[in-house]
Amino acid sequence: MTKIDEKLQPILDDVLRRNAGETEFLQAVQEVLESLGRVIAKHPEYADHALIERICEPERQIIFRVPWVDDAGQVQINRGFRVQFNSALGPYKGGLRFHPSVNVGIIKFLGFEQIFKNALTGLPIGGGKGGSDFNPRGRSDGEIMRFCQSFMTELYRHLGEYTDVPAGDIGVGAREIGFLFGQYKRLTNRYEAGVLTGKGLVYGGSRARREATGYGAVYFVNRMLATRGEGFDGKRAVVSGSGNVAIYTIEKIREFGGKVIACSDSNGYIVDEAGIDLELVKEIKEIRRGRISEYVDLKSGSHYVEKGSIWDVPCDVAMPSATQNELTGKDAGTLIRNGVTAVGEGANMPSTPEAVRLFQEAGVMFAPGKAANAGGVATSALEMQQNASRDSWTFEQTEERLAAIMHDIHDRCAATAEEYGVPGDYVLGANVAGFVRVAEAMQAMGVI
Ligand code: NDP
Ligand code: 2IT
Repeated sequence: MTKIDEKLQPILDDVLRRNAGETEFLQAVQEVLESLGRVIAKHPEYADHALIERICEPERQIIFRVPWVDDAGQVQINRGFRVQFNSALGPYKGGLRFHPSVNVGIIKFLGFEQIFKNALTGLPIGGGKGGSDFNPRGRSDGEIMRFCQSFMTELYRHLGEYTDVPAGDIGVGAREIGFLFGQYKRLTNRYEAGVLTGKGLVYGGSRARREATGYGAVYFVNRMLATRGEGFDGKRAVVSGSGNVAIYTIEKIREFGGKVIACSDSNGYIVDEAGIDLELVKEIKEIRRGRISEYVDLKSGSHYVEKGSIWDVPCDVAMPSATQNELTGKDAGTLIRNGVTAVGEGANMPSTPEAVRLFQEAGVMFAPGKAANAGGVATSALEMQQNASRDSWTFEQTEERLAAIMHDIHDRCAATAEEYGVPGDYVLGANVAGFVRVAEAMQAMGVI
């Protein structure tokens, strides 16, 4: 583990003390502060006026009750969250996660990461995140709708196209965004398209937003491979998860000539040496909302491994695209022994700190989530642009912008790592390049 700078250690100690028990948030803060020592040495002014202390403290945190009635007529209670972390660069922007594991520490980690990710896109968006401990698994469309309506009935007063613009994340896709938007419109009596992104195409959504996170991550990794004269062509890839990010990661890898041989959900993973049949995965996950294990009943030659680690499957490129801390030090060791050359994080913070350290020590190219998965939020910002100008771009136009943004993020992370004396360290490159942009805006605005 990188040693933390002596000026930053008391700041980290204070964050640890004031946010005790919020494991994921503390993990995310520690990683960023480990990168900032080199910046403060070169630009001590960025630490003036307690800037780093301020960046670690959300501007506003909202926690609320979400009561709703299930199909059996029972009243259910969930907890809703929105952490408006930093608005130096634009309105708070970041997804909503509906998953039973959600708590304030998880939302704060995601909101904190979002600040730097959004800064890296170069677009005018601040950082925020929200969600609920609601479990959508097995719920009817009616239950999902009533939950979303109740959630928005409290949250709407804190949102606005110039204030805070949520989108999807785990458990929140186009269906949920539709219900949330409908209720926002009804409560405010305003057709304010730019208040949510990830909308359906018929009511203000952007083409390529659905594909953007996965496609963007593959554009990033492809650019990273190119620095060593390589590409996806002929490579074996493993992509964890089988949700929005995983599906469109698989799609783009295939388009670039790679072969994805395994994907997963929280129950287990499938291996198909012939290459994952993506149409079948889409049918199972997007249409039937089923489990990935169903794949093996429909595709001969494939097999399913319940529990177990998907990272045991040998591959050249690994793209963890499910959830935080899903790839441990042990998994990293296995991947390295099996000859992995590149790891690109589609999920937010999927690799544990030990796994990141092992990859970097082994010379594996490693693309951290806040850079590699920024294509989703970047395309959300493009959706906001289209809404503001009451325009709608073609798929090709939008994907072209996405590809250019991802290449730019890659190149800026690489150049920043080089500038700070650690060429090839995309973790430092992403943290520093994102931080500098936010820091300059915050210092210009005074102590707020
Ligand atoms: P989805 O809900 O569409 O899919 C999530 C996938 O991850 C499912 O296969 C799910 O399996 C699996 N998963 C979720 N939680 C766990 C868990 N605790 N353990 C094991 N597997 C789990 O979400 P997304 O694809 O949108 O999000 C995936 C990751 O990408 C998240 O880290 C998210 O923050 C990140 N991300 C998403 C963006 C987006 O635009 N959607 C943008 C940038 C990052 P199961 O069905 O069994 O729960
Ligand atoms: O983690 C993320 O960047 C997202 N879930 C997407 C956020 C967004 O506002 O599109």
